[in-house]
Amino acid sequence: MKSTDRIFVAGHRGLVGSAIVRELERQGFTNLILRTRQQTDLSSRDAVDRLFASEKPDYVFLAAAKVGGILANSQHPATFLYENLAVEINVIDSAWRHGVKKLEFLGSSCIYPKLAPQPLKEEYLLTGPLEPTNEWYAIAKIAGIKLCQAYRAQYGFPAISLMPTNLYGPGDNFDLESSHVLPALIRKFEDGRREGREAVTVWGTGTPRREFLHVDDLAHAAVFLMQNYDDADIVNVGTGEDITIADLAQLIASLVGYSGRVVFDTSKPDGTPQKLLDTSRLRRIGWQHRIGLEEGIRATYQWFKELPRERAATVGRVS
Ligand code: GFB
Repeated sequence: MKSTDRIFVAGHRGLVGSAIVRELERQGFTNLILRTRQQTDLSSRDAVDRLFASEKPDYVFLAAAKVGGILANSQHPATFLYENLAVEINVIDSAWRHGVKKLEFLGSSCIYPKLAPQPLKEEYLLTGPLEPTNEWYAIAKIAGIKLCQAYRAQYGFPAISLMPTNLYGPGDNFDLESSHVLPALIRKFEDGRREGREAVTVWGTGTPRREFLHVDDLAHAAVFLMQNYDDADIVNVGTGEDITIADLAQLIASLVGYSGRVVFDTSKPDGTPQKLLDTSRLRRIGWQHRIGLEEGIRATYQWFKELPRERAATVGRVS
């Protein structure tokens, strides 16, 4: 990628897309193509085609997606499946037809089978049943991978796919119904501290293990792979380290300064028991994460604390 190349970041207002924009700008890329949903509805084939015809991007980061935590995924299966499939089909097909030089698709670690061996190697894709709480989203993301591989195989289109682990960072969704666990716990413990609550509730048993990557690290990897990787095989992007939800809750409580009790609500789902990526392929290509979990949570907490209180409840909420 040259600094003057035309780069379309699809989903530039989301957690991932906004971090990729920051990283591209930091590295001196000046010709970014950014469209809000109001300007270009990526689930509309015509709108996407018009955008590619008029803007003629050289490179595309496909970071636009309907995302949410375990509850949002379980409650809106049709939305998660339809919206993600529509965006993937429209953007990947238009990118190929309009001569894009390379497209990078952002997937998710939930594409792997629920009970696959850990750490999850890229070759475990499609070797077993998915985790039911997010199978709709996972099926859409698997379809995105397959579109990239199919367009590469049939048309020679240079499309690559990254599988990020659970992400967090500034710009995340802190709405308690639809968010992922890490921003939810930052908000719950911060509210608990401010209001002097005796107990804070954490969903599930606390035993599931998750791996967390700061979104600025993911953005760095995304730009690095766009420039240094060109193959059909998917690439995991993670830290190679995981933590139980109970330990994550303790860590966030101590960083926030909350000293009350932590209560587990076992009526809420645990989801998959463990999700830890094998990152040896990525390390062989030459990339490693830089932001440790504690440092990343501190920075995210700081960002959250500086939000105006009236925005704290709704920032990043997915509609
Ligand atoms: O982050 P999360 O919603 O998604 O939940 P997944 C991770 C774990 O944290 C689960 C527990 O065991 C939750 O029960 N948890 C505890 C909480 N307290 C909370 C809370 O207050 N809010 C939330 N949200 N969880 C997602 C998928 O799965 O992974 C998405 O739903 C996506 O599709 C993402 O792929 C990467 O890690 O279980």
